[in-house]
Amino acid sequence: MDNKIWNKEMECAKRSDIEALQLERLKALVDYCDKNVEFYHKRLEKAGVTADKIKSLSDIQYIPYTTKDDLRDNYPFGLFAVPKKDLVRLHASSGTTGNPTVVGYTREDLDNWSEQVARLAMAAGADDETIVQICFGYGMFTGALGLHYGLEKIGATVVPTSAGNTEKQLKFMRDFGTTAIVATPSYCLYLAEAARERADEFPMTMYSALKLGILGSEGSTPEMREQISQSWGNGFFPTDNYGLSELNGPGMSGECYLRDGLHINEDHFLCEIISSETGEVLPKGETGELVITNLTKRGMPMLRYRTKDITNINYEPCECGRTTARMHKIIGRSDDMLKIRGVNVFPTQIESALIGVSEIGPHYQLVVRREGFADTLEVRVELIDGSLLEKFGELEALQKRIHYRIKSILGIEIKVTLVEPKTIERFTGKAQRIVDLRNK
Ligand code: DLL
Repeated sequence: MDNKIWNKEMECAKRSDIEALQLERLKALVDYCDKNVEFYHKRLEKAGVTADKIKSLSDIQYIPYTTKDDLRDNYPFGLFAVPKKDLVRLHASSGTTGNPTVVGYTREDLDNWSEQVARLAMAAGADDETIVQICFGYGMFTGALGLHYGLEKIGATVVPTSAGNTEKQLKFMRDFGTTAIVATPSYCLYLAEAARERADEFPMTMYSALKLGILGSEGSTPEMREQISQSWGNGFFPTDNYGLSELNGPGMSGECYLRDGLHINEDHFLCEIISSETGEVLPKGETGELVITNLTKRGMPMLRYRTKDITNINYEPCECGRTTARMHKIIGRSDDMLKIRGVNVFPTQIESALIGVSEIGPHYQLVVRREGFADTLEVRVELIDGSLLEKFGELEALQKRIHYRIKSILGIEIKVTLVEPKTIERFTGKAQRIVDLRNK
């Protein structure tokens, strides 16, 4: 596999140089926020923090956290640091309740964002010969436009198909010789399944140019990734890419061809890991909630944003030559974590237990209910062959097998329900696996 690096100077810099740059940028950012955003000015003043008090990177701990609620409370423009005439783009994240969170970008922000994505796209394996279909919805979501401009920057040919319309997605893939797709892992898998269903008319060899998945915006276990790879065949190689709208969108971190952690664009993002419960900063290497400071953002700067995403960070250089720290694939979200009879359950744990059972498909749903005072969990999975539903003995044996696999990971009782093929909802954007009926 080719190992091209877009910005060697930054991506392979000495750790001491990276940290020196981060410190310089952090001080400048604190000063910038203090002078330009009333919200930060008040927070910093209350905490007694000024730029000249930041002497080392660990002094970041004195700066208060920023949360999604802060963004919602200051909807729409309360956290912006520049007059509206200096903004050239707005995006908003799709919250399910209340106000969405709005983000604003200056021209410099858009340039930085494209640079961040360009690096990660090349780390994943894209270059100027790549023909890439962007299957994220174009619109307020940051995924499509973010990847679009970063991929154009490295000279890739972008095909902006947007989300949905399976027939057209597949037709363009075959006719254009698409070599890479940008999508959520679940939609990428869905497209592969759809291609297989039409294999009598359009054999899978017609997609043989398709080699790379620049996937992200939702989690995927290594098992799910393997399934995606096998479904497309032809050596398809999925990579994981992480980001969030509040910190630009995609471009925060992504995997290189070694897929041993997601390289962080550390000259733009300063990351910490904290305990979700106590808010305390955890020692390097420990697992906890990711907190990110966007060091270069002008339109809407972010100081110590609590992502609620659970991971850990490895500061060792990678064999690909990059020296930037790598975050572990997201393990879960602190607010997606289910607490079932005192046990912490992440959807990813269940996913890894399900994948590998050949009789079931990769789509699943977790239904949480409250029965009496206890919460119960039902795992709904699809059979690949619907006729099994009539074979009671086989069905029961399969149910027991899945139950055992999950129970041996979680250590608690769950209910497994096998449902007919293709009855669990598919998503073109982020998959919603949890159905929480506890307050219904
Ligand atoms: O999902 C940005 C993005 C777009 C990243 C395209 C990568 C590719 P939001 O819609 O604001 O932004 O959602 C951010 O999605 O806090 C995570 O919980 C989750 N998420 C994003 N990427 C990953 C990933 C975009 N690779 C929220 N693995 C984040 C796991 C992810 N979760």
